Amino acid sequence: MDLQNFEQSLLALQQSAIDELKGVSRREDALQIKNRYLGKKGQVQAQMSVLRELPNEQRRDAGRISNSTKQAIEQAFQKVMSDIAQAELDAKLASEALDVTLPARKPKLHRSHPLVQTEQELIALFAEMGFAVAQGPEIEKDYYNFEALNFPADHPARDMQDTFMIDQQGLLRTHTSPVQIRTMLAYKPPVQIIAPGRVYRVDDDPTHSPVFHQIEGLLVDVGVTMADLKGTLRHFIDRCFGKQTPMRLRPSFFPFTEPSAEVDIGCIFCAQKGCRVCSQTGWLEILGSGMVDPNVFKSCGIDPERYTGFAFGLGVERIAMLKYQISDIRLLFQNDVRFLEQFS
Ligand code: 2NM
Repeated sequence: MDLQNFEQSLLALQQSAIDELKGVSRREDALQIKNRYLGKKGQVQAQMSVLRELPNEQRRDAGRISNSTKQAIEQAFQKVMSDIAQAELDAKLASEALDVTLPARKPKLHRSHPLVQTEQELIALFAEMGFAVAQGPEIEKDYYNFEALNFPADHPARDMQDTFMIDQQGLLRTHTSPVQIRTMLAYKPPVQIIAPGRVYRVDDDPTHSPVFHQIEGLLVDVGVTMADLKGTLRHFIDRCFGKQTPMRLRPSFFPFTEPSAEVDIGCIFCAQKGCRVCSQTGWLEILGSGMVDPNVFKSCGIDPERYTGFAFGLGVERIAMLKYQISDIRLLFQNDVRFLEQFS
């Protein structure tokens, strides 16, 4: 064995290693090939044992030759490994490719919440009749929520079982009537307002929510009678449920009005034949109303000998449920898009 033979056999090993590595697509295959040549028991190492047979002055050259072979094989191995990595990256990028030229998905555009729609329609309707919108705090004092409204001290509505109390001074208003009280205390008649807003009661079932929305109306002037109340409500029902809708006033009682009347409309679901919604009566209750009690006027510094007034109150949820045939009030508060989409 001389140096030339040594070099030739190493170059031959180098070439066959490079040939074998070419086009390998799995890391473990490439590693196996590399080990077969460069490993401790590999073919290049086997050739190294021949080094001993060479004369001393040729060993340095032989070392250089074997180093160059090792390097060349290592390089070929590294190249294959980086080709594999690149191929994997290309495949990953290809699989994740987005076609940015595709038309965009249309954004879902919804209208206002059905409750808000109903509230706005009702406000617009009363505004047209000359009612101004008044507002007040949701955290109220007992005085404005009960006392000034002629609730007796032992009235059940004043009970903690029905009213969310905050502390000795504060409670969550149970109706928007305290807004009427505050308005009458702040302005002299004539007064013609509606008070839309959130109210709170300890109540929770398919037709009652602990928080709901009311619109209450108040008209105070000289010479206001129950006929004005009835005419106003007749017009409201015409506009809200249609001109043919029957209406009736039914005697009732509220601490803050005398006389008081509940207002029913002919059932809009069965044309008054009797159905589940109207409990076979042919009538649906839609609001409460009455002539402002003289005691309420006195609390507000208004002379009940000079002025009279009517007031009414309705639940926005109840009107929305009737208008859209919604059977469970909780649907209005769950914000389920499948429900809300039906109102867009
Ligand atoms: C209702 C029914 C009847 C009402 C009375 C007053 C006030 F402050 F003027 F006395 N505000 N709202 C009233 C009257 C509310 O809701 C069912």
